[in-house]
Amino acid sequence: MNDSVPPRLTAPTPRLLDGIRGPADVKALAPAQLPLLAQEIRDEIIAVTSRNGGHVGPNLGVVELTIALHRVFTTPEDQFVFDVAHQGYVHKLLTGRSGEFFSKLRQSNGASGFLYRAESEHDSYGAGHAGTALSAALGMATARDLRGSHEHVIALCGDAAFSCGITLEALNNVVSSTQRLIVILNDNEWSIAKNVGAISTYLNRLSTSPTYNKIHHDLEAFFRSFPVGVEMNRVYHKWKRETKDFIVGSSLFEKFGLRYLGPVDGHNLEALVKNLEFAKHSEEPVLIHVLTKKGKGLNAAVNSPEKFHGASPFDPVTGHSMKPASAGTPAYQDVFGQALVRFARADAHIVGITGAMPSGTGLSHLAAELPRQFFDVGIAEEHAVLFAAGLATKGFHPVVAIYSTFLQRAYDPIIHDVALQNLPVTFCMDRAGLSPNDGPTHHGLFDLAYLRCVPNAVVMQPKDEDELVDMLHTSLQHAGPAFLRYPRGPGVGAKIKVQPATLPIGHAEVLREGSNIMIWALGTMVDDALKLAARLAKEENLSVGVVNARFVKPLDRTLLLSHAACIPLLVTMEDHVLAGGFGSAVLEALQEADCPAAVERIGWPDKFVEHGTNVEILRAAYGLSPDNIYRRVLDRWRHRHAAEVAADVSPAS
Ligand SMILES: Cc1ncc(C[n+]2csc(CCOP(=O)(O)OP(=O)(O)O)c2C)c(N)n1
Repeated sequence: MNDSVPPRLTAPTPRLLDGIRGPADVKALAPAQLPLLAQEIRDEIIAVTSRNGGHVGPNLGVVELTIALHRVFTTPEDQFVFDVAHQGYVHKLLTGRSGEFFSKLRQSNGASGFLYRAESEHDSYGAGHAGTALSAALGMATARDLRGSHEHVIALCGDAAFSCGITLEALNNVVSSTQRLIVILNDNEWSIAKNVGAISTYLNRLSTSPTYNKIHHDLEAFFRSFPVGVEMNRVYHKWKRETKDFIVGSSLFEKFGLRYLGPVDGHNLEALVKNLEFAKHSEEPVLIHVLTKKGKGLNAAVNSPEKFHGASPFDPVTGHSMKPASAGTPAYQDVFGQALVRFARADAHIVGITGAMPSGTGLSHLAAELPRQFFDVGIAEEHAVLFAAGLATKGFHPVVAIYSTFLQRAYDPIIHDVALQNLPVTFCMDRAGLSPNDGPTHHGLFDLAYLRCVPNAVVMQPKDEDELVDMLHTSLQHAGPAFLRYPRGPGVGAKIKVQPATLPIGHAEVLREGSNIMIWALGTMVDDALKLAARLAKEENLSVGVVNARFVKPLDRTLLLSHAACIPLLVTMEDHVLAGGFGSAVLEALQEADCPAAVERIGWPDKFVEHGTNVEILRAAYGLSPDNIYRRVLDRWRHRHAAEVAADVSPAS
């Protein structure tokens, strides 16, 4: 495969891309025009992602593959199921979503960074989490067979997706479910970081066997000398399979009952089309192993695949990040990662576990400093938690760093393995709250609800970076499971103490006294609560206190009930859905104590929150801007006050 950056072709005006209103226009182009289309698509992706950020590398790697898919198959009748769906930009550009909509990629009212059934009829399946494509595609193919229709179903999975348990579970079921399924294994050797594990080593061997590749290459050249036709393709593939079996044995995929084609150069349109055509007419499930280069066409992305997997805005020429330096304030993930190194250096029983996200979680600090205490298990969240449980039974204290949204996948081992056995495992859930540009698949808005009901769980959220370190320190001394949630991005700039404090579990912190209203705030909302209290005091002359709740479980009931007994209005604030969250915990505690306190709960409504330009815009759209919250609290206070006055003057009182 030629990995070098293709020479820039000067695009005439108008661009071919501007004439693509749907897949039919892709089919109408002459084969000789396709390299120019590919170049224009790359230019467009680089232009838009350099402004908005996004999944640069994965998309630049699948330009030819996606064009080939649209040349051979016809959406929306045929069904493409993209794993994670972060590599769907090219598909969007070829299915009528170029222009202004695409230029607002990942922004409010613009294209989503993933695929959504609601966004286009060409998106047959939505995603954002890894490993779902093969199972879903198998379901769709089976539905087709049951209905007796004839569409093609194509699952496009990355090599890292093949390390997900669910992909392997689906693979195990392919032949017992359908005889017609096309699986494309898009092998670029990278997950977000370098791919890990035995499957990745296996794929690497499969694609680099020199003997096989030499014969494969010679055979391909021989067959190219004949006119292309499905029959000739069939003969060619039969020869190829037999040759390969002779040299390297049958592939893992063949053992699962799929016909294996490849490896195919994923940037060679002709080869891609030929293999897809063959698969289209196959009467057995087929897996095409396609080799692609992540970031192809942008030097910086080819050279730094991890950084450009999902990049923040960058200079399109140099690739340098254009992210505004947030006054040197480190991100929560780095504060966590560096603190963990300090603690793990002092205690070799502390180990860190990530599911393919060393940088995003901040565990890359541990990987660099104490590699023996670091484990990247691949995209395998269930395994990560079970692995931690095993380590914990043998005297280790694992710190499992998984984003709030991805930890959803490991719910059963959290309950059945860690909590039930009360094992000392610390869970660090980054991206709690919104991931605004990514949207509903990535917002971390459900963790309190799914953890609060689990016996033995301690659940907490720090108000700032320093408290995050205290909480990590506290949880490492705790003999059972502890869950810490914290948001994406930089903290508030709090100075981190030299000696971390051990926090008393289940105790809140009063930050400001008040007698009219008491705001119980969690995590990031503490800062908002302090501002709200100051404004209510200044503009309405109210006495408003603020509590930093720290713990959602166990909740500081003693303090809460003492406030409920003498303060007319309690307000709860959380960056989480209201259903089952922190405010719900407060209501339950009050109800259990038979305490009829007035409580105004501020949090996210019972809806999936879409993607948007930033947190502020999304908060405003859902009634959670500081002004909205101010008005809601004030209205509730006035209502409450009016009711009290009425009760005081009524003859019965
Ligand atoms: C359950 C889950 N865990 C982690 C992630 C984060 N994530 C997004 S893409 C990705 C790597 C995907 O690699 P691969 O499947 O090889 O596709 P590529 O990006 O290389 O095209 C990871 C780990 C996720 N989306 N879902």
